[in-house]
Amino acid sequence: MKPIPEPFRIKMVEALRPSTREERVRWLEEAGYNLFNLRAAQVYIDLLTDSGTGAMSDRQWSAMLRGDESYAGAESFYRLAEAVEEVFGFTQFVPTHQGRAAEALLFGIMVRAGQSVPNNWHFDTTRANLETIGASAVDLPIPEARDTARDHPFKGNIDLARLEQLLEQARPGQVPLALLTVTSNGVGGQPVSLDNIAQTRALLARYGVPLFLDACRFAENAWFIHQREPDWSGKPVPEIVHAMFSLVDGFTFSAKKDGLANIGGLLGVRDKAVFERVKQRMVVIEGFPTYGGLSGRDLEAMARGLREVLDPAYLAHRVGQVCWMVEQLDQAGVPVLKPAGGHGVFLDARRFLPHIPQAQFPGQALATALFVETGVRGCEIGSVMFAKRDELTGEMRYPDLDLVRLAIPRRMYTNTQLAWVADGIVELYAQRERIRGMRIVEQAPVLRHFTARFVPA
Ligand code: P71
Repeated sequence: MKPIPEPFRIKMVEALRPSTREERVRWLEEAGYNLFNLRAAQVYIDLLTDSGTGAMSDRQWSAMLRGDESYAGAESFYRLAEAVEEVFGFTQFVPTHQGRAAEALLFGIMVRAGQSVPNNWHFDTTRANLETIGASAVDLPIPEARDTARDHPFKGNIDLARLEQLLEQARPGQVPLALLTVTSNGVGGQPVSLDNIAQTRALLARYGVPLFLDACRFAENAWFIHQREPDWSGKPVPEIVHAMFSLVDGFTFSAKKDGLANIGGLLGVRDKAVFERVKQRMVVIEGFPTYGGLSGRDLEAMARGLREVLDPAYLAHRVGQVCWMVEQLDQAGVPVLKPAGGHGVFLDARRFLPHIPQAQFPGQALATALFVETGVRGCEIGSVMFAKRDELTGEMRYPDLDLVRLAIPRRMYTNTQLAWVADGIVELYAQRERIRGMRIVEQAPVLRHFTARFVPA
């Protein structure tokens, strides 16, 4: 494929900061080989996350000037409510300061210790929010998702047979709700089909279990449905989004992704009684239900972002950037997760570095080597984030995949910059035997990837 020209022109620029290899070696050592510990100014091209890092449009910036900062009943809230109803078809919702706050609110009300919550794949904060309550987060990806080379149009789908087995074997009341994460971040930004959402809903209905979407990347998911699902191919994206949300009892949302905002989130619920409890709890931890931990101008940015993200020209370019990079890397023989996902390029670190054992964190080794050689910051999504010691046997349990994600911020980097990143990865692949494994010397008990310190093994 040819890269698609950017469907925007640039109105304001931010200078990038090149650095030398010697500087990067020193900075990395000072950061304990953890890329989260770097100062952003030490990074040349920052692909750590697509969360809250995108560029806002001129229309979002101008809408922010209209932000109504009233404590209660601000006009900005009502403008957001219009957008939420128009895009998602939900009338009962609260804004939150980001996605994990929506999760904490929802789980705090609906989930208790000892219960199990199934999902196609829990991302780190979702898992942590459940485990903090004492509930277990059960990942049920389809088997195809474990093979990074295997092609499948909807690798984000939940495994319906395993879901049915879990529901069949559960004690009454053991499964308070189920989640579907769209797109599935941990398996490579892969979409869930509308058919899979509908079948999940039908199955859960037989057991009286409500279904919620973790909807961070709902527009990218809808775009893949538009492109790949025969019954929906070519249907307008807003119609597909409506169909996705019409099948669920509620959703959590991080506006830092497909809200095209730098901060913000949403929690939507259909059940009136649950919604009342959300609003009561909300005031204690997030803020009054019409602002939810955000300023009026943040609500304005989100309201506009929710509509802009559905623009087919935007989506074609965004998903096209990821797809083009994956194609370049694949053609050069670099082990990259296929098919391309919606929000980033995922390198398969175990296949990239077969000489590094899992216990020495191939993903961390690859992410840090890429930073040293190019100044590009990616993010390990693998054993640093998800390996756990089994409490009964004491054995280490490793996740299915060790990936390095190069998340593409929205509307931020040009095709030329991303082509340069792809070249850097191809060059690194040519000298992969020189990359060494890592050892952890310091770590926190929860979400250790944010703060752990490493040394070369
Ligand atoms: C991402 C993030 C944010 C992040 C996480 C870990 C390291 C670096 C950055 C956040 C998600 C997400 C899904 C599927 C809920 C959240 C929480 N992702 N669900 O991918 O991907 O949202 O950040 O607004 O609290 O980089 P929040």
